[in-house]
Amino acid sequence: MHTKVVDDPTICWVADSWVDQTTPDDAVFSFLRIPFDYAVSHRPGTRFGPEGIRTAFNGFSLYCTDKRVSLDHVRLVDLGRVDVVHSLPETYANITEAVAGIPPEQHPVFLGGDHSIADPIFRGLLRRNPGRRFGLIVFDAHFDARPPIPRKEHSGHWMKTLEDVIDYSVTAQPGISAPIYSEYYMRSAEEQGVLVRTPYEIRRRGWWETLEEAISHVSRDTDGVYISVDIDCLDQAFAPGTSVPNGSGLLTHEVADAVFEISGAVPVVGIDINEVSPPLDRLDQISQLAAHLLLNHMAGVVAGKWA
Ligand SMILES: [Mn+2]
Repeated sequence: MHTKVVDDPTICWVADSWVDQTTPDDAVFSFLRIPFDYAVSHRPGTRFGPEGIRTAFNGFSLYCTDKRVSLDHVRLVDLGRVDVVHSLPETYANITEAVAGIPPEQHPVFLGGDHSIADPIFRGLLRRNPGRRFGLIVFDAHFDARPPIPRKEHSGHWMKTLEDVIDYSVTAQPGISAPIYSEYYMRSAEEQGVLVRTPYEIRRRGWWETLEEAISHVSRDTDGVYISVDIDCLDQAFAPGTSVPNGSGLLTHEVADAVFEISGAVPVVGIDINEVSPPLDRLDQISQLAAHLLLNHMAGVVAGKWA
């Protein structure tokens, strides 16, 4: 169900742009839904995130008005839902398998889900692209680097569990600001090579300068960059409907513009948007925000690659 504002032959609606068949020459974005929140550390509900985001996105047109980028020629493919079962390892394996099987010419978009899905997604992307080295840029209020505690799996340690496959020296975390850490976390992230920038530092230094710094950090000797967006990177004034809202976060346009710029500047191998929790949302506010971030990502890819 979606709200199509008007029938107008000049407008391509997202809702009308889903296709079953594509050719290798098409500009294709494929969407995988991951309705999983068994690892949420606080308030649940992100299992409804993929449907919330998709419903909001279906009400959009394929013209990114803000960036003046037409997406009329792109094709949208629905890859369906990952099978979520009552076993975390099995569910994660299902995610990795689904991601690894996405056809190479498609640009994957992953709709979460709690943030723990980023681990099996990243592993799936590596399996999909053997021998490649990927940078990682994470918009999140949280480090998500706590040591895992057996039988207490949660979404706050995927940056740690990925240590066997990610290169922290090509990883950036702009937006870290949650007041639930010690200095140890900041120090150990930076000692490992992660570029950490807090919202305060971003405001002091300037958003564009920070962005250029982050892009050059994550693209150094890499074959592509993965973008992970935890909606709680946004200030709770904009994104209250998430598991752990954040009182000193980034502004909506800062993240939207960053996603657009990165997606145009480097080969992005995939993007996830996670921690959108429709039961905690108000008037579909953050589902709409997530859809805007997606549109900015797609506009960036199109402007950079197919313009
Ligand atoms: Mn977070």
